[in-house]
Amino acid sequence: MVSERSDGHIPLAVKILIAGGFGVGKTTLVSAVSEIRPLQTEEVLTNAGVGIDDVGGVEGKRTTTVAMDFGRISISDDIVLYLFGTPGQDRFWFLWDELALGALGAVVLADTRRLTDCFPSVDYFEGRGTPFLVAVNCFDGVQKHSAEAIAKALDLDPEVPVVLCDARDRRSVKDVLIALVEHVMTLKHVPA
Ligand SMILES: Nc1nc2c(ncn2[C@@H]2O[C@H](COP(=O)(O)OP(=O)(O)OP(=O)(O)O)[C@@H](O)[C@H]2O)c(=O)[nH]1
Ligand SMILES: [Mg+2]
Repeated sequence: MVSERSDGHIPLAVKILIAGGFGVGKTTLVSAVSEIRPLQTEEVLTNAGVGIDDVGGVEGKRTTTVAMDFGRISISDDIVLYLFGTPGQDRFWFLWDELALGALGAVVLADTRRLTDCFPSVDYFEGRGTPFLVAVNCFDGVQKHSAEAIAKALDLDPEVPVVLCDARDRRSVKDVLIALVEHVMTLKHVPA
């Protein structure tokens, strides 16, 4: 809920989606930046998911999001972002259309070790015409690639921003969200 301040000023509430492949750090990102205790819908990965859930590359992962993550962050006095993290696994695709309703923009989180996992999210937002950027979550010990190289590998339209981030770091995540809002404003020609 957007709360009115004592001076009567009500900030603009904006819905943002945090998408990307399985285990790429979406829940981590929402938790790192949220000012309220984030809502999480994590369930333990069990043997029932063997052969269904692709844990290749994230073998240490113990839980997965089964509905959504939810958090809130004020990026200025005037704008409050409501963050909706999507479930990463294919079997939860049926939730996406509901989650995407009314979203102003999206962050597609990517892991360069499994870059192709973000293709479905990129295709989805391109198809819907939802403005998005690609944020590369730089995991420890993983070879760094330039934003240009990643944009080329993903064959993105030239106007789609690519930024590098650390999903565990509040400042870094906030910078990603500000970059997204600026991108949306550019596309919609909203004066800053
Ligand atoms: N080293 C490192 N580990 C990370 C980073 N981001 C996430 N992790 C770890 O990677 C694992 C997956 O993170 P999650 O945030 O659950 O990923 P997710 O995208 O929400 O996963 P699903 O909801 O199952 O698709 C967790 O064990 C995190 O602690 C990061 O930037 N660096
Ligand atoms: Mg998650």
